[in-house]
Amino acid sequence: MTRITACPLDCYDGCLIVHKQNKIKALSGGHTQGFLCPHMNHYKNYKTIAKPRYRGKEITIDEALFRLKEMLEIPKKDEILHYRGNGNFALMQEVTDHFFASFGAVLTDGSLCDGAGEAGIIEGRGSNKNISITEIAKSEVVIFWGRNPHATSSHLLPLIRGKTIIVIDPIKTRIADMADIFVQIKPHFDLEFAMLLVRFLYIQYDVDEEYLDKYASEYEDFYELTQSIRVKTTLDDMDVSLGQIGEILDAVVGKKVAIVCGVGIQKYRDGADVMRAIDAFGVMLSLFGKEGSGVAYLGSSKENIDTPFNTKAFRVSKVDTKFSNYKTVFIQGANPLSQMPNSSRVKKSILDVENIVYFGLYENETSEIADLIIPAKSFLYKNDIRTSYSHNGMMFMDMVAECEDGISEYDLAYYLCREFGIKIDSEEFYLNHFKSFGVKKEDGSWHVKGRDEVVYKDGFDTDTKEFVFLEEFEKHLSKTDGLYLITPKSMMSLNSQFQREEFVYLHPSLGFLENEEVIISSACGSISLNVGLDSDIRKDCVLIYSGTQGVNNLTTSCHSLDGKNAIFQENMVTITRVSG
Ligand SMILES: Nc1nc2c(c(=O)[nH]1)N[C@H]1C(S)=C(S)[C@@H](COP(=O)(O)OP(=O)(O)OC[C@H]3O[C@@H](n4cnc5c(=O)[nH]c(N)nc54)[C@H](O)[C@@H]3O)O[C@H]1N2
Ligand SMILES: Nc1nc2c(c(=O)[nH]1)N[C@H]1C(S)=C(S)[C@@H](COP(=O)(O)OP(=O)(O)OC[C@H]3O[C@@H](n4cnc5c(=O)[nH]c(N)nc54)[C@H](O)[C@@H]3O)O[C@H]1N2
Ligand code: SF4
Ligand SMILES: [Mo]
Repeated sequence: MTRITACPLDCYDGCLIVHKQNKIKALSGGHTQGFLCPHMNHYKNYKTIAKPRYRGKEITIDEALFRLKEMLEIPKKDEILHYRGNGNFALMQEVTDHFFASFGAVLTDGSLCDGAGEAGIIEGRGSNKNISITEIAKSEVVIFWGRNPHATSSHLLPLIRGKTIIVIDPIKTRIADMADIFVQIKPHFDLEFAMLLVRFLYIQYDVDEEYLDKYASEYEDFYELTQSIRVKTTLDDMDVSLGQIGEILDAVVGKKVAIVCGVGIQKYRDGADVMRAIDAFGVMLSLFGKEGSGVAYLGSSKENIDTPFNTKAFRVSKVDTKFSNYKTVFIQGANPLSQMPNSSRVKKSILDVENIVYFGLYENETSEIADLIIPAKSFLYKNDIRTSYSHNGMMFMDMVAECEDGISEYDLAYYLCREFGIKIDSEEFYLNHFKSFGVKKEDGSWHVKGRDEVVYKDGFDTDTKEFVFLEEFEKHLSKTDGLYLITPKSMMSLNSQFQREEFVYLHPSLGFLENEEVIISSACGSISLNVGLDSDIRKDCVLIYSGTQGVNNLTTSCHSLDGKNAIFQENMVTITRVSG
């Protein structure tokens, strides 16, 4: 039987997929155009956990639910923590929040992902409304700024053919290789770079004064702030030439420009300010509110959708969670032992917990230390609905087949609510609730109601309707106390799911040999990995992909200044040989 569903993964593209004769295929229409990606192409090859386990011993699902119930029957409900990641991005995943919040357990806030950038966007614009990929398709120039589309948003690629492409990235990614202009910037210099672009734009070109007076009237003050940057030293520091600034400005002024940002720019303390400076460049080019122009980032997939669940709870940060404060920790759709920053802190803190429950699909570092393992059902075997953070589609994910193994989030929440006397509605009720925020388009596809394709048409969402520029910023000079750790997404894994990377990648000029074992150290810890040589990386950078075992031994569990986000790229690292 042929059924249409949608990929559940935390990914910009949010693809519809076809399930036919037990195989996953792409939809020939829409933005997928008949192609998926390595994750979905090989999805069924990855072995999921079949049977629940308690302290190493296989048990039945009924026994597992009973054990879980016992672990929750403790006098102080605030000694229970519900830690949920985004292993599956669809809307029904949150139904467990409903149980845990109603029960009095502690939930999480903060972000390991896009929180700093989002905070910067909200400070400037008053809200985070994203331009959809259909608008990017209408632009003349696309700037990929800290985004690697071949790995993380490959369905954008067919939409940008024939356009002028500009890439700003410390790594010569595949899109950088194809770009008209590539700036191999030193990591963490994007704020200064954006401000220099604004400065030379203002001096050398005509800005749209009518637009700026109306929507960003403080722009002259911002221009003055850009004058506090010393041009020559800063350009030298970040390895950019004045010529490159001129080339970019020549290519973008007067054009429909989509600045497509990724999380790469904001894994830093001042990640919010970096994003806000890039937004300011977009404002100075008057890109907002116009067709085919704007600044794209990760929008909110839940924009214009109200939750039907009770999610009111005391919350602690996902970035530096003190697991040892809890007797029972329920981990869902996440692999914190690999993906949270400062892994040795995480391990130390979690090993004190009496009951660690892992509710997920795959074996990993977290299932390894869990007392109780409850297998989830994959998206193919449960009902859900999803939306996306890069387009406005609403996609229905009806179960495509039955599967004996595992339990769905709804069924698990239903069991717990029933056992503990908490009100829960039917699965159908919640699915219909989410569907009520959708609207069917003429072509038969569903979109989220009330989301604009062109955003900020009538000004920004701040009190004054105007863009709020940065008024000050943290200056940084290039660091000399080691190498920059770059830790982006890999083509073959989705964070720690699927085929995970195993190497540290270095520029050949650093003198290490292909495949030799080295120790990489930071102020937080160290790991040993084998070397892969890659001349597309800057000489002052060390590239370890997200999902590589041990990468987060190196990263700090401090937060970004705004947005309660992890700052995976704030640490400098050093490398030493293991032998010789
Ligand atoms: N294949 C694949 N796809 C994924 C994921 C995955 O793990 N694998 N993860 C999903 C998730 S959870 C997310 S959040 C998204 C994120 O996807 P992206 O937004 O693309 O994020 P990253 O890959 O982390 O970083 C993007 C680029 O930023 C560059 N970069 C790093 N530091 C800097 C810097 O200081 N300045 C500039 N200008 N660039 C910098 C990196 O070299 C990289 O090329 O992808 C999603 N899609
Ligand atoms: N060094 C470094 N660290 C990073 C990043 C980085 O770029 N560099 N990126 C950060 C970012 S952006 C993110 S978003 C986080 C992601 O980190 P996590 O949220 O921990 O995501 P994953 O590593 O993908 O692990 C998700 C787990 O979800 C489970 N799962 C999948 N589908 C389902 C389901 O339907 N139900 C249930 N119950 N479980 C399911 C799988 O078993 C999988 O192991 O990592 C962060 N960590
Ligand atoms: S590109 Fe993203 S949304 Fe599309 S199938 Fe792959 S992981 Fe899923
Ligand atoms: Mo993410």
